[in-house]
Amino acid sequence: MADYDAVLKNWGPVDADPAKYGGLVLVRLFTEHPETQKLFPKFAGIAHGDLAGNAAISAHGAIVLKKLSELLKAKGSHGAIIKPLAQSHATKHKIPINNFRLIGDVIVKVLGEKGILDAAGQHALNNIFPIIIGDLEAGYKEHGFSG
Ligand code: CUP
Repeated sequence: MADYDAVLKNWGPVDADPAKYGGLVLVRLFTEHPETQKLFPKFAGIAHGDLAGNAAISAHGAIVLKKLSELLKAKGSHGAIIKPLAQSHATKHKIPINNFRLIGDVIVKVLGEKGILDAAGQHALNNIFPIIIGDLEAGYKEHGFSG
């Protein structure tokens, strides 16, 4: 609980502009881990130099950060949110679970750089991601996708 509060206390700017921060996160993910860009058919063909400022990438980044906000605000009681996410990502999008670890690390780093998360907030979010990912992974297994 304390970890969720440590992250959420300065979360206002992310709620106010999820496309801005989400775009930064996805551009960093695709730059640092180019294989992740190929998981998204609609982004696979975008040249690296054109990632920043791409409207479709920001739009998807907004979806990712809004989903993360929802999960954080559930403060651990996130079973009803995780279940459909696990189902769609295991059976439809087929996103191997390790990609969630990669994007989690990028989110902590980018939000740290942007001053959203102080050192305690970064530490707290680093504690929270394994909980979310562990629950996603359990959902993946129910659908027979080991990721
Ligand atoms: O939906 C979607 O899109 C997803 C969201 C989420 C977030 C967090 C947790 C869970 C879920 N996604 Cu997209 C995801 C991902 C991406 O994009 C990338 C990489 C990895 C993952």
